[in-house]
Amino acid sequence: MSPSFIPYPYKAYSPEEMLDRSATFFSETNQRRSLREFSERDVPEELIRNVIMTASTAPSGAHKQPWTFCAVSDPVIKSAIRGAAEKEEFENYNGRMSDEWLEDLLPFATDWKKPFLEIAPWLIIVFKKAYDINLHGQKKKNYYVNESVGLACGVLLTAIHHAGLVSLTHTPSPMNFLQDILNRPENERAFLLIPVGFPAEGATVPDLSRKPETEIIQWYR
Ligand code: IYR
Repeated sequence: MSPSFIPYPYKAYSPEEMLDRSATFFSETNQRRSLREFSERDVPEELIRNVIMTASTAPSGAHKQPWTFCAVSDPVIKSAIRGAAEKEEFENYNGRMSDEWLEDLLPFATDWKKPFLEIAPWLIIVFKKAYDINLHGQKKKNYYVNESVGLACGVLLTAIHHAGLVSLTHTPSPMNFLQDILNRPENERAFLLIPVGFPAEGATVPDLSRKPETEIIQWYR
């Protein structure tokens, strides 16, 4: 295939605008938190569509976009997901997780119970495509699948926050039950389960702080 290039529609800002935009965006994203207490308030489908389409703007290896986002509001499916997730999490919290891991989780007061999987109006389940299957049923390679899908999830969480919604990055383990419940094809593997909605009235979050610049940036000027 011969490459085809088009002009990039670059939008320029003044240095002042750039400083202001970067600081404002930092301030906004710095307010994002993972929430475990959701309201039952509904979220219009159009909002979910917009944040998922935003996620799919992420770069990916060879632009293969190796992802599928399952958007679930069906209460029957949410209930099945909760049941299966709690079964795995019960085992995790009662023997599968190390003492060190359980201790690291103490600040979050988590346990095997996952009511948010039914209370949140939407669950977005992100699947990575280990490989693609073309129209002739042939296997086609994807590249840097974990990196690509991780990038898309980062964009997704930021878009959810920007839209005025809250989310949780939930990782029940193992997650293969999601492939079964959602009837996904063999090439798709569950990557992340993200409840999305509004915070419950009076919702709280753990009192955590983020690492300062000195701990996360090494300058090589
Ligand atoms: N998947 C479990 C345990 C858990 C693990 C990590 I790492 C967290 O940051 C939070 C929880 C659960 O969802 O409870």
